Amino acid sequence: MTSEQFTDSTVTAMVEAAIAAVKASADTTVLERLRVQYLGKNGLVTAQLKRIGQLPGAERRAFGQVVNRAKEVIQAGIERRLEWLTAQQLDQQLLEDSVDISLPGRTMPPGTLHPITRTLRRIETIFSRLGFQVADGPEIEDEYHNFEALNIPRHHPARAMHDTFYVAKNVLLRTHTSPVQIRYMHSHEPPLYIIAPGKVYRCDSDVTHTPMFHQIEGLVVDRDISFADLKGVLVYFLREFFEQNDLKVKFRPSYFPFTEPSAEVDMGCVFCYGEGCRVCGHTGWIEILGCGMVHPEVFRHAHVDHGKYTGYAFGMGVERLTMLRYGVGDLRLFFENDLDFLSQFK
Ligand code: 2NM
Repeated sequence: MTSEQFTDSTVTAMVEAAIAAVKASADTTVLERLRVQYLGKNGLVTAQLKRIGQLPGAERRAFGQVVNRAKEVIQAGIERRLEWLTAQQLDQQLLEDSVDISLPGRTMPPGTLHPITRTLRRIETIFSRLGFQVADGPEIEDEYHNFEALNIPRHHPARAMHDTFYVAKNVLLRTHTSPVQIRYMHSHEPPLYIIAPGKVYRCDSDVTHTPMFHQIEGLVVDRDISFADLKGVLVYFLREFFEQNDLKVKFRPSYFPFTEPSAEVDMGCVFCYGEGCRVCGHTGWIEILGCGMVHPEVFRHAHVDHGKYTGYAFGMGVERLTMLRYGVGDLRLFFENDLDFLSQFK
């Protein structure tokens, strides 16, 4: 091995080749490979550095300077290229990540109110205009508020296990919203004008019954309230609700333990206008709600002075009203969360 192998021109050629390769490197991976190739432990420059010591003393100093200079040049070249490539990579990333802020946003289609909610709100609006307040109360009740106070005696069939969901002895899911009225009478002095909308539960399930459904009940307690007041309010309500000023309404004597006298209310069929169709069972009439004058026994339980006040009450099924208003033929559609059905109610 002679010093001829380690001439300045060999090193100059190596530096030129290295710088050319560094300038041509397209990314940091290639550049890193070049760094290892030249400056790594087994790199080309390192090999030259190792040989400095083997040279005769006279050549050592000059060659050492040349090789070290070569190392500095290559190192600086790699560093500059690395800065450049890194900056380029960042620019590229920023370009790819950039957002066109002029694009329209992704829209969220607005939801719709459930038809039962729509009906509840519609009923509340109509009664609000007549001065009624909306009242509510617990869905889990006791026998006193759900039955006893409503003059439904202990062995009345309505209390049976097969109609009522019992949670425990004396704890049940309310079978109507009437307990709300009882609680309201306990906590408020007449005059009372309230409606009580909400969920009610009955152990019943077939094509026309669901174990949970919605009711709205109303209660008025004031001086000199008569059956005529009840008739006036209910006829007004039904004509507003069905948007039919000449809607026929008929009061039929009936029985409820909590009202006396009691009546069931029929209205002219909104589908055939009294001609007779499948909906009204070819009678021309549709049964729509129950009502009556509050029973003295209920007033006694509710601590209302029946010598001073009289009152009326009424109750109706919200699913039934919704079916009649929107022409829905199947009760189960309200409970299936089918968006094709629900999105029709806009
Ligand atoms: C109905 C029919 C008739 C009613 C009675 C009461 C209360 F609490 F005042 F006694 N609330 N609701 C009532 C009366 C409900 O539903 C068909």
